[in-house]
Amino acid sequence: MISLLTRSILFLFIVSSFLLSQSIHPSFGATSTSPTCVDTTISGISASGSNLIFLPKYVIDNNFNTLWSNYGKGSWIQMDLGSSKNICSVNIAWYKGNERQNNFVISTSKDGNIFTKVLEKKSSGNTLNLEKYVLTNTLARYVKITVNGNTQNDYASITEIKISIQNTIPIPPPPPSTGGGDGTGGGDGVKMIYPTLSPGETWFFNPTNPDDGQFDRNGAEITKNADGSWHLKPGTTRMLAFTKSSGLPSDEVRSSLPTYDYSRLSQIGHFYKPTDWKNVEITIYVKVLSASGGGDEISLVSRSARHSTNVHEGCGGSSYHNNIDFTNGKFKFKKEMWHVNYDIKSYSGITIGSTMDKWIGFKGIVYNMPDGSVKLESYIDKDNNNNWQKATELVDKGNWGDDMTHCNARTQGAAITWGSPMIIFKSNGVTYDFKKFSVRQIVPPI
Ligand SMILES: [Ca+2]
Repeated sequence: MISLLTRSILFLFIVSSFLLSQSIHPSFGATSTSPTCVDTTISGISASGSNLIFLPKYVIDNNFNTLWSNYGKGSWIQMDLGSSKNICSVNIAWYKGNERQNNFVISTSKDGNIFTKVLEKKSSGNTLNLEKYVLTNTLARYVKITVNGNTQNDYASITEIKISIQNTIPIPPPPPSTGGGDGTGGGDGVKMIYPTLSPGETWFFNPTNPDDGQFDRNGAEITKNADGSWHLKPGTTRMLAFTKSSGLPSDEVRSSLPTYDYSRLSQIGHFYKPTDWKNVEITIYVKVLSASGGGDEISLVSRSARHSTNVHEGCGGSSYHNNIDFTNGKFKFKKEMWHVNYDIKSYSGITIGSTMDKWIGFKGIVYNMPDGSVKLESYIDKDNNNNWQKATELVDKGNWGDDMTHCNARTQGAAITWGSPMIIFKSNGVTYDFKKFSVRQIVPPI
């Protein structure tokens, strides 16, 4: 047995070596066994005994030069985690762990009375650092380490202990401010009101190469500005964004879909494919420069497939329009029962005043409700700082309009509950700069 004097000298030596040479110290790295495991707080510690100044508390002081030590096989030290936790691993740094192998047992308990042996092992004998001992399916509050001697003597001497538990803190969803992100390089930093459905169809305007297989200029004359935004020359603008899986279907393809019968569509749920955009969040940033009187508004148009009176009696043209009037900063909704027959609501919601010559963000959101109605919401980022407020909203309860029966809907005001592969950015005779277009299939808030 080592004398008190020897142990004290040893301690002083350890302290001085700590002060003299930081470089020899093992580093405290993460001891997690996986990204879901984290070191937990040890709220209480006790031991079968301790030698002099080598107290139990020194195994949790983040210092490899202090230790708990007790003489005799069967010496134990016990940690209280405060409550039962799923333990991933027990990590032990042994005093002289690079010269000695320690025989030890780890046992755990939920109540501090009944302990179960979960591991019996011999330390490696080749490290001063924390050595990880993985436990499986171990739910416990108390962890006891019993040391049955080592290859040099019968001391139990441990410099540090860390206990890693499964991280019960839920992984937060991506912060909305990071915007977008479809796992394929999309994303433009714009705040999302509702999260993207996964898997779900998304599209982000590519300012480097707009013609990405989803975007169709559809005759719009657009050019890139020096600041990376794009410029739209006035015209009858119907820029289109398609789901990726639709493969940019032509007018002809969209003129020969399986059905344009609204009763059938309400059963099938889509014009083209199950991946059609149905519950969507459509975003655009615009700076309107001038308008030629052809309609001082921009509409985000959803749930339509083909706008032609000559095709299936205009029944590919069912659609909802989230609309902003940029001269007075007012909002409204339109329902296109078929092409061309609109029911247009009055302005509703907030008024933000003219947005001419200012960058603003505008969002049109459309989603189905469990009761068969459809909710429309418009949002505005009026100061171009990614601060969005709801501008207006409306629920189509199936009583909006008087001519849905033209396309064989069951009722005159039937809601448009089916999806389509196409979103339209619509304006007439408006010149504007734009950026950060996107369409995302969303998880509706219901
Ligand atoms: Ca220590």
